[in-house]
Amino acid sequence: MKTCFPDIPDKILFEGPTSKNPLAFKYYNPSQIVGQKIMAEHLRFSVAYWHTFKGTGMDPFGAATFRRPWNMGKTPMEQAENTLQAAFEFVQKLGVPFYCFHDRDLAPEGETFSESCQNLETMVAKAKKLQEETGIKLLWGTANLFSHPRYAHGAATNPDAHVFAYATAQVKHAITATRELGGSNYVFWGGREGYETLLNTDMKREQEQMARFFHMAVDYAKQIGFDGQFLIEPKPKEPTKHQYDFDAATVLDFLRAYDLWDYFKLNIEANHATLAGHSFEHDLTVASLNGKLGSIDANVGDPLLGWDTDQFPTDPVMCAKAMLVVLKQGGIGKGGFNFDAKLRRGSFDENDLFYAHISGMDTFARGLTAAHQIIEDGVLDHFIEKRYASYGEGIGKQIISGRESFDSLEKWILKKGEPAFKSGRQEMLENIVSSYV
Ligand code: XLS
Ligand code: CA
Ligand code: CA
Repeated sequence: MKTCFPDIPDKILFEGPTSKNPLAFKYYNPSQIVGQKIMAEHLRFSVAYWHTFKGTGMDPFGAATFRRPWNMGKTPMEQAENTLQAAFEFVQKLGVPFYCFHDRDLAPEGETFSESCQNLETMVAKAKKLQEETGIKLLWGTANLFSHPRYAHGAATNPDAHVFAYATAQVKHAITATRELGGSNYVFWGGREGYETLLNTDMKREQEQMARFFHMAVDYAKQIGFDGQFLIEPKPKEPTKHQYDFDAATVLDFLRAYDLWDYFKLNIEANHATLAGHSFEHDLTVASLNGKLGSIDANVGDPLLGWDTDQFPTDPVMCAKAMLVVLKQGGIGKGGFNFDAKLRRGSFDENDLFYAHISGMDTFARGLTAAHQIIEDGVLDHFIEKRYASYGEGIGKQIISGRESFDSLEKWILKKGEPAFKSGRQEMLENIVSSYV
């Protein structure tokens, strides 16, 4: 088999922080123990098929700049096979345990629905063989319900029942494929489940349709014995102006309202959180404190550009804040850290794919060790505990016990007067966190 990455050694190795080799890890040392687990088990990294192998560098102003040899086959299926080979070579050399795909990344859409299903089955069989040979696993599968023109007005929320039916049939096969490949999770990202204008949209009806679609997916998973975790990935906008899965809080409310709470967790993407006007750690925290943080799409947006730029993470402080949330909930469980991130249009060499992933993995490794040490030293926990200490005694304890009321507290205030001023010490804490990375 011809290699697609001839300049890259068989395995990217850990050489430590003093190494000057751009094709080596400086901080990601898979076997290093951090707390109770090794780094590889904490971070469960995954490569995203769509950006890394199918991305072209195309943007609204210009043509593709990535000329990948594996995307050059004579027929779409030949290209799919070449891509699969390249993907497994890449993931193996990088030393990452997982990958993720959309059905249409792995296998091309056919002339008919049956042909599309046939293409997917063929490619799933080949992927299964490569998984067995290499030990690489599927973190999650998903369906692309946003690229084809039939989904221009949404999939599950489409005003046309015919399109709704098409989407369910497609997802049926994507879940089957994920089960066949032993996927740990299955992701629902509502690509075009939103609207452009309320002048032509019945929002209530569309949200009910979305819930119906999710219930059908839950029933189908039970029917075929798929035991992976279902995940919904929030995103506020892009491609539609307003998407229904706006952010973690919105999705959690939706799950509660439509009786779906027990069946879904969330896949939180950094760039989607910031698009919603939140920090990455905000949406992670909202998901986690509800017991719903299932997996992470590890990327970052550009603060100077207001859209979903899907860049590789390079800020260890951001990663430390994220890892604090993950470590406090006892780990990411069945989920992982999927690099849903792409190269800039000008970084068109195949080797750039390695530099980018190495950088992302090193950055998260720094975040992990910093977060672990911050928790071990109790620096933030101790501060936060003290900040809320007034609820552990006196009137605070009384409030918690439920024995106080507006009237009784008014009497207390009439006696006690103004509270003392206490600093939140934000700058001091920010400096403490950066001193750990
Ligand atoms: C797009 C999303 C998408 C999902 C999977 O913005 O991030 O790639 O992760 O459909
Ligand atoms: Ca994503
Ligand atoms: Ca994104």
